[in-house]
Amino acid sequence: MKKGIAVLGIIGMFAVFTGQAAPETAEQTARMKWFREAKFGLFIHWGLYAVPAGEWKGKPIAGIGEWIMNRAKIPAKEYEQLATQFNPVKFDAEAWVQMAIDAGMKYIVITSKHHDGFAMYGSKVSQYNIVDATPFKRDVLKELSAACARHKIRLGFYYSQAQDWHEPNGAGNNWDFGADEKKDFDQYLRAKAEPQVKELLTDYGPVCLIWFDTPRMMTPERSQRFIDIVRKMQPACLIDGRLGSAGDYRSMGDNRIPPTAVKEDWEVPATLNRTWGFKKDDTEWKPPADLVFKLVDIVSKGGNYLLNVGPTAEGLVPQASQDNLRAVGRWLKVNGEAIYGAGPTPFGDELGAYSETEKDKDGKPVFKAREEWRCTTKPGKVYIHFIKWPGTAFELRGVKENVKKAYMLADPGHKKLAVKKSGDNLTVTLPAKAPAEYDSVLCIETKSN
Ligand code: FHN
Repeated sequence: MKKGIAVLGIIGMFAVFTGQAAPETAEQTARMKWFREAKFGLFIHWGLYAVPAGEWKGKPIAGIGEWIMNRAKIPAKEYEQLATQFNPVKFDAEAWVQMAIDAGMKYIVITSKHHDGFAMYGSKVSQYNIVDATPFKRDVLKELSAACARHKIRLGFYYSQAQDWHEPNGAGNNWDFGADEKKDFDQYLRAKAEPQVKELLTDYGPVCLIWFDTPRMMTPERSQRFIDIVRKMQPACLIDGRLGSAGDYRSMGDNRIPPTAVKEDWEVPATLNRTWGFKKDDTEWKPPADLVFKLVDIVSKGGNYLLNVGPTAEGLVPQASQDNLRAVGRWLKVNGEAIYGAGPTPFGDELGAYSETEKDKDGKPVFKAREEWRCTTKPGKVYIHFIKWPGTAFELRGVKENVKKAYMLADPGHKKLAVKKSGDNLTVTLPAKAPAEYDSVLCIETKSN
């Protein structure tokens, strides 16, 4: 009989982290509730950059699609002209929301204004927006907000508070407007960024989250002005971790999943291929198995996964993105219980360990990840996610509590599996073959001794 043996630390097996290191206020607990439940969200990077789609004047431009203006040093006056070509007649808010639902995602965050400065909604503050400057003339955020309300899915807005390559005093555009240090950055914040954030919090229903980004030149005072706006206008709205001072949770680097569990609330923004904004030649799609593993890995470390699509200039989400997301959704339909509202692993050894010999370029020990299984938890339940099927039995060491029953989530009848407890060692007899694709989840129900 083949055995998968898990050698575990002595951490109490069924301790469930609260997700917060320091005590938090009742207000904060209430604000964070949905985020802690949700675990999986859809990021949408959509803007004028979808028109060139990674190519400028016949030449491919290296880097992520939404940075084309910066990478190709396109003058603001020239880039502006893209608005006259932006006519995404195939945009269908219902279809986008339905796709997020099919994928099992619980919130959506869309770029309301990225670094290029173009507002994807009918802003009164700047004419450089989808309603006033394009032949399309429709407020896509309004349509999305209505569709989200109909389907009861939360909507949040990405807003580039500091970089604005269209504004003389915004950060980032040194090819038209010179060095940032010489700019009147507060003039830009007061005249555009702050009033636009107010518009977003006024005209689009309940906003679950403002996703600020790249906090260049954001002093604590400047960040505080945004915090005051958000807290005053929509106290339930979360602030991500990239404003410039602490938000409601920690934002990890792009596509950076921490090697071990993190006790605070956190989220990792991630791509399905390599770009955020649409790029026609980027077809390096992560397969569904990889996406499911990443989702499980993230949840087992206490985080949320915000996974991005970059729709085309016609308004379509690339088919490969749709297909791969829906495959994750099919897995979640069966195994979602082990993801939504689930806490992190009480173990840790299954994640891997720092090498004692290998160092990275900064001289720090390299983390050697293991990928056989992951663990997520709920009160009275431990979920073992088998990424690699361990054979016909699985042994878990360090199990203090008694086991009520164990079964596979993919087995519709939840047939009880044979378990044997010997001291703190638990052995579960498993079916010969993995019952699910990508990750078969064993649920162990426990009772305190
Ligand atoms: O510069 C942006 C980038 O375009 C993209 O929006 C990502 C998403 O997390 N954030 C910034 C880089 O970290």
